[in-house]
Amino acid sequence: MKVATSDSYYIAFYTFFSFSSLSFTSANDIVWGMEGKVKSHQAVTYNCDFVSLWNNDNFDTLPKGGAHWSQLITASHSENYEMWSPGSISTKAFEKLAEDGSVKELKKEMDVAGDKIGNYVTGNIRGLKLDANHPYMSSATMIAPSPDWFAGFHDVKPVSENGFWYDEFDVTAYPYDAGTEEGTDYSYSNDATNPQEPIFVYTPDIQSPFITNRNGTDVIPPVARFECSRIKDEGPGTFMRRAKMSTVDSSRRVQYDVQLVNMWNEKNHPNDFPNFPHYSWPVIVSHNSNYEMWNSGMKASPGVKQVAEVGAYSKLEGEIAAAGSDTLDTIVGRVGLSQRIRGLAMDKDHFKVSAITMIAPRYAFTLLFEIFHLENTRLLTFYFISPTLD
Ligand SMILES: [Ca+2]
Repeated sequence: MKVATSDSYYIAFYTFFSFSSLSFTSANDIVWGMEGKVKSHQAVTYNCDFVSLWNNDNFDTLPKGGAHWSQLITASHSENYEMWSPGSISTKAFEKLAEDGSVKELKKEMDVAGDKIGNYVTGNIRGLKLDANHPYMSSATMIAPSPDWFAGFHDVKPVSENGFWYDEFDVTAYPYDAGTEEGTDYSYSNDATNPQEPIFVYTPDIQSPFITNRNGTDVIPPVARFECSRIKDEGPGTFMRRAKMSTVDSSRRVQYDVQLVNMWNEKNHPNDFPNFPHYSWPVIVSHNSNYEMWNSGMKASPGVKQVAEVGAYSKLEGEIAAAGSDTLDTIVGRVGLSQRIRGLAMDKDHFKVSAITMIAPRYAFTLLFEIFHLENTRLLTFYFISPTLD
């Protein structure tokens, strides 16, 4: 066995808990963080996923038809730049974002801010660069339709008490008012607030449609969550994972959805990229510590060999069946790239998951992850390795 070196094929298997939970904490907190190993004086890059929580499940009142978010804008910056902050007066550029959802003026504002800005991105948060001089992140998006309401976070510094960047962290976002336009409901054509007020967060004592009754108590739940991950430069044979604590006790039986996210493309892998790149049907199994589908350094079983060489899985299915109660649930299925696969059952005794699919046409390369320990994790990702089979 050998692990591929520079010419590796990266693939992501994302697994998601089918549960979600809300955190009700103060505005703009990092509500969850996993400390990494990179000191905060070094430069790092983050991606963040925006998860909208502004929906009928969480809120009593939504705008009739067309509730949406405007384009996000997110910046890394020094302590000398402020995109927005409660208690501050909105800049003209920020007013445009909060009232019209336009990022144009804010981009200009950041362009002239020079070295106060590390970089900024609009839309999906990909490639946000933080370093010792620009350790803060701020982000905003208009709540639409609305007078001047927005959500986001400001001046978040994803550094642990020990001085390390977080590898992963979540920030929750609450509804704010930019203090520039009147209006207490989801409407967008109102008088200007004169004089302009400082930015404030909506709380249950202020009239707004965000107030939601929970068991007799008025609350304002978060409207969004940002799930951020540091982009790691990891060599082959290592795996990147996104593991988060859930609130589901591991004594319960759960289901994970599985998604194969393709990163094998000509741009990432220009050397001899094939004309008809595809994967065989993935085989995904939940199991205990006794079962091992494959592992680096282990001789491939006949079933693994068959998947890796010809993309067929009958032998592997036989091996899984023969493992009896060491395995719990198996998914074998045709799955399009980035398509979700139905829930994979896991329980206290079967808290690991392994997967395999053939990289085709590529002789005997496989792409797989193995022995993810899923107990007490909500979300995790990917592993890639390409053993050479004998
Ligand atoms: Ca207002």
